[in-house]
Order: sequence, then C-alpha cells, then structure tokens
Amino acid sequence: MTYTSKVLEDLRVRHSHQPEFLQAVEEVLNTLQPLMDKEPKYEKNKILERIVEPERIIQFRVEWIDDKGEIQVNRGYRIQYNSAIGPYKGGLRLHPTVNEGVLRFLGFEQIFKNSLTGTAIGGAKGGSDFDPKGKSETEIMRFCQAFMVQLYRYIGPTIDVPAGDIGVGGREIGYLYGAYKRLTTRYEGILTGKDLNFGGSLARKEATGYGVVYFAAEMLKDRGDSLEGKICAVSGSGNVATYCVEKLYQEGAKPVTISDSRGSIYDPNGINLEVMKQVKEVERASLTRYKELVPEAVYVPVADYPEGKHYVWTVPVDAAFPCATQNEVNLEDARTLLANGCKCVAEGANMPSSIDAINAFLASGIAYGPAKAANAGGVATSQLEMEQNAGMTSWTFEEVDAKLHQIMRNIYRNAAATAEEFGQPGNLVLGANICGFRKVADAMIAQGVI
Ligand code: NDP
Ligand code: 2IT
Repeated sequence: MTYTSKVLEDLRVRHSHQPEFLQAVEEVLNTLQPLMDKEPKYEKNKILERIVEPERIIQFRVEWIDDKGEIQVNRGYRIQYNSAIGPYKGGLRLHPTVNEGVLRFLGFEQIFKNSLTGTAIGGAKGGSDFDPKGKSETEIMRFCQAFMVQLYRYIGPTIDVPAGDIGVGGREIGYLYGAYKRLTTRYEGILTGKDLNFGGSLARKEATGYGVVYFAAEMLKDRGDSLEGKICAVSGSGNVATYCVEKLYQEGAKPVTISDSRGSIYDPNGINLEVMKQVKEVERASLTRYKELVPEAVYVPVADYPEGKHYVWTVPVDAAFPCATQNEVNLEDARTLLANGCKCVAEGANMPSSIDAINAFLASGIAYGPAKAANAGGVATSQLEMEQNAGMTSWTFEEVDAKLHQIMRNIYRNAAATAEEFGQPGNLVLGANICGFRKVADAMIAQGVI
C-alpha cells in the first residue's frame, strides 16, 4: 500500500460521517504520491498524517434573541488548520449545511490555496449553521455580534484573520468588525473584506470573480485561445458569480446563465449585469425577480428539474464557471458540458466538481482550472488588504487589480510548471496540489515537531 493510500484509508474509517472532508482529502492525496516517491522526507516526517489534522478546532455556542423575543441557539466554529507559512486565514460561512466536516473540507483546501498565492498566510475556515435567509437586518446584526462574543479571543492581525464566504459579505463583516472593536477596544485588521471606510481594500469585493476569469484567460492563452467571443455558463449569483460575470464581459465573453438555490436563469442575450446586481446586491431577492425585470430570460426552478441534475450545465457553452457551492457539477453534468463542446472550466466555488467529474475533465484534455488555484484571487487580495492595514495605507483599485492579475498569472504558471515537472503537462489538479503542498510541508519540517 502506498503512503498516500494508507493515510487515506485511516481517515476513511475515522471520518466516515464527514463525506465532504474525505472528498477534499482524497482529491489532494490522489495526486501527491509521485512527490512522496521522489522525496522520502515527507513520509519520514509523517507530514501527511500531520497535515490532515487541524492544529485546533474551536467550537462554540452562539445564542441570540430573534425579533419575536425568542432565544435562538446556533453552533459556531473556527478551524485553525495550519499555520506553517503564516497566520491563519480563511472565510466564515453562514449556511444551514455548515458542520465540522464541511469546515474541515474548506479549511484543508484553504491551506494549499493560500500557499499557492505565494503570500505568507496559513489555512483556516469557520462559520455557523445559522441560516441568514428570511432573517431581518437586526437579527443578522445580533447574530454577528453574538458570534464575535465567542470568536474575538481567538483572532488577531498576526494570529487569525477571517473573511467572508457563503452568507458573509460586506454587511456581516461590518457587524463582526464593530463587535470586535467594542469587545476589545482595538482598531485593527482582524477581518478582511471590510468596507472601504474602515480599512477595506479596493477590489477585494471583485477579486475572487475577477481572479477566476484571469485564471481561465491564462489557461486559454497557453492554448493559443482566449475568452473573446466565448459563450459562458456561470452558476451562483452571489459575490463570486457577480464579479465573474462582470469580468467575462470585460474580456469580450458572453455569460448566459446564473443560478441561486431556488432556480436558474438562461438569458440568451447575455446576463444583464445591472439587473443581477440590483436583484442580488440591493434587493437580496430570488432570481424570479430577474425574470420579472428581464421577461425574455428563461427561469427554471430547481423543483422542476430532476433530482441531482443541474440546468445551467445543460446549456451549450464554450466555457463554464461554477461559482455557487460544493458538488454542483457531477459526472453527468461534466459529460453534458463536454458533449456540448465546452473547452474550459474554471472553478470559482470551493470543490464544485465531484471527483469523477474532475477525472472526466482531465481525461478530455480541456482547460480545467481547479478551485484552489482558480479561486485563490479572493484570499490573495485579502492578504493585500492585510498588507495595506499593516502599512496604514491604501492603494488604488488599479494597483490592487494589477497585483491580483499578476498573482493569478503566477499561480497558473507555477501549477502548470509543476504538472510538467511530474510528467503530467496540463494536469493543473496535480500541479496545484503538489505546488501548494510542497511549501507548507517544507515549512513544517523546518519548524520541527511542535
Ligand atoms: P454568496 O453567499 O455571495 O453566494 C452564494 C451563491 O451560491 C448564491 O447564489 C446562493 O444561492 C448559491 N448557493 C449557496 N449554497 C447553495 C446550495 N447549497 N445550493 C444551491 N445554490 C447555493 O457566496 P460567495 O459568492 O462568496 O461564494 C460562492 C462560492 O465561492 C462558495 O463555494 C465559496 O466557498 C467560494 N469562494 C468564495 C470566495 C469569496 O471571496 N467570497 C473566495 C473563494 C471561494 P442563494 O442565494 O439562493 O442561497
Ligand atoms: O474560500 C476562500 O478562499 C474565501 N472564502 C476567502 C477567504 C479570505 O480569507 O479572503
């Protein structure tokens, strides 16, 4: 039995109740054996056994009072996964599906993603099973305050710097920041994705979506192609999807789909970005509202579509950008995309494709940009926000965007070069995993058994 399969087998037994975590570890470990064979030091130092284990899992009770005066209780978490190359960094997710297994998957991914950015940030993730849907503005505020009452003692500008993820955007970061300040009397960069008035960075809001498109453009450029004129499918309609759509237009492409948890939009004229922002960022409404404002668009409710199938991936497109959530592209979706002539997939969401979908993309030879490389622009720009906070300065949109663009180029080049080094040119899953892993593993070895 190989070293990677030994570690995986052991985890399968101990984490059978955490399928997302197992999937994330399997995806990484499946690609690391060539490195383990080449460099016995990793096995000798038991790096895999150590790296799959979070340094610390903090779980806490979050209690708050709703608008009816009733007490509500949620579970809060922060998983401080790995600090070998820098302070813990990663988002907070508020969604009813959040549990320890989901946050372990996200935190594990974050280690390698953060390493790939080339900056000094460790991996973490956190959040709560709190469901923001249907909550009033004051309920959101009280929840965020209650969450920070627990979290504040574990974070700090050089300790752990959380940010947004699903259900956490600028509004929630503002409430969390205010609560931290009131609890500690400290005005410091303990969160990223802040408003521009109190230490936020220009272009952070746009960064993940822009970065995904920069990454796709790099993959295509290497193949003598570009996004110009490409018809694109985007899923999701939150932060990542919105700025993916915006950048696709800037690159001369035409995004024709978006989705939310209730349904999908197909707009053959191209997604109307103004309407999308009005519906999602301003009104926080469902996409049925998009259909009201753009009657010629097609709206397909999730409920009308067979279980396990995803309408957005049935629209014939040249390129696909999953930007909603994990496991939103299964093998059948992948086959449909490929059969319809899709030549490029770049992942904005974390682990949007199942392992067999990934294998189908790799086998087809299309340009496939895995999440931890393609969506690293968000956290990379968070690090730029930390840098501006530490220097008590702020940079222009153009400066931050140029740095983001360069970081995405570097991630692509490093992942592609590593894939070549290991005899699998074009396999950016292997390239990104090995490249991200190596830096963290070497730092762990250098720092000793702690
Ligand atoms: P948002 O909360 O802004 O948007 C999430 C979008 O995905 C919404 O359209 C939401 O629909 C949809 N969605 C969420 N969960 C589900 C589900 N279970 N089924 C169907 N649709 C769902 O989050 P973000 O845009 O920030 O995050 C999207 C993805 O990108 C996530 O995987 C996140 O981890 C990843 N990511 C985010 C980064 C960031 O900087 N924000 C950085 C890197 C990755 P609805 O509104 O109906 O719930
Ligand atoms: O998954 C991710 O990379 C994020 N949600 C962003 C994390 C961050 O710290 O900006």
